[in-house]
Amino acid sequence: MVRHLLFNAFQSLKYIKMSTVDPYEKKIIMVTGAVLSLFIFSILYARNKNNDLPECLPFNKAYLEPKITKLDDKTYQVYAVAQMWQFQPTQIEVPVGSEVDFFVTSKDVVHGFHINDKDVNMMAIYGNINKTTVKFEKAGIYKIICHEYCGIGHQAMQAEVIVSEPSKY
Ligand SMILES: [Cu+2]
Repeated sequence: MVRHLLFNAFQSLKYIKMSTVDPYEKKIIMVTGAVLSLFIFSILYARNKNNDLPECLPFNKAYLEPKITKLDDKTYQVYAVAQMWQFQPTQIEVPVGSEVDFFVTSKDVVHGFHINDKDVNMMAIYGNINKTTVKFEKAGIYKIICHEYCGIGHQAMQAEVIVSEPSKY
């Protein structure tokens, strides 16, 4: 299969060389080929990277109960529930260096789930669980805000992740 494709590509190249293709068109073909190769290379390269992309999990009513679970000193799980117009839990306290799995869902309409200074931009949707993992390397307060207009109280919809030095624990 691959050999066949390569052979075909080679034949086409030969054809391009021999025929009287306009030099300008030849340039376009070369540029297109280069861009296409770059594109294919990027896909192959990205495939082997461990991207922390959000996942979509099967829905389960257990996720509608907001909670923070400590798995060990540096690993936490948060069931974050969005509803008009609040997030629960409203305060999530973890020590510096923690890895937190967020399971996000909604009790009513579609809300947004964005964590400041982190690459988290998710939707909170009823009947749907979105999961992402975030590592908090620096101490501070990270605001969680709703970035999907959800009604009259939308702008007040927020929560926070408080990341502090381990001495507090
Ligand atoms: Cu909102």
